[in-house]
Amino acid sequence: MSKYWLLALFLPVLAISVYGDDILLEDFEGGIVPPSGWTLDITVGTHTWGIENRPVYVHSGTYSAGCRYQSGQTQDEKLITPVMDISSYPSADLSFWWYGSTYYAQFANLYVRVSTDGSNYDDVWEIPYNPSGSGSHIWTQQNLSLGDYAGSSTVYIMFRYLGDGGDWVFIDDISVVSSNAVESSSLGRMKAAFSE
Ligand SMILES: [Ca+2]
Repeated sequence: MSKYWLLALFLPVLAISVYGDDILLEDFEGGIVPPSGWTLDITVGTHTWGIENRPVYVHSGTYSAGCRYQSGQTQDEKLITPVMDISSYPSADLSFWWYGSTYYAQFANLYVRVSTDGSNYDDVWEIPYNPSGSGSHIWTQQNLSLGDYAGSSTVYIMFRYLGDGGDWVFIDDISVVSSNAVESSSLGRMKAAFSE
């Protein structure tokens, strides 16, 4: 059996593994916040996470999710994913796009929090505050590893808007994809094939 034939045999296995499995995809194109299966925990009902369709506040498609600010009231608005099972993967990665300002993060911030029981959450990321920032708003992609939660069959991710008189924040194109999925067994089989 030629080595090239063996390469053709094993490449599809590697290709599938490298890109990982989609565990959660949410682009808000359903036009509803919270999307099906998600949870919205509201503090200020008139200014909480909602659907947005103005193009500048949408990263892709027609809709995003946004939280409006209101002066004089502490907003603690929580948008929480459905429960996710990542126990069959070596790890997983969260990716999302956010629109906001590092300067206004001093007044209101977006926190990403992770839980394995739906009650106790760890803060894993927040918009980095930049006191000398211009306050200009841009779309930025953020990638976070869920490696600390590998093995869990009950992972929740919370997007928490917390502040007082801060600034609007929008999110779009959220994905959780399995990672580090180049299976060592596949590499081992490939190495063995080439050494024959
Ligand atoms: Ca969208």
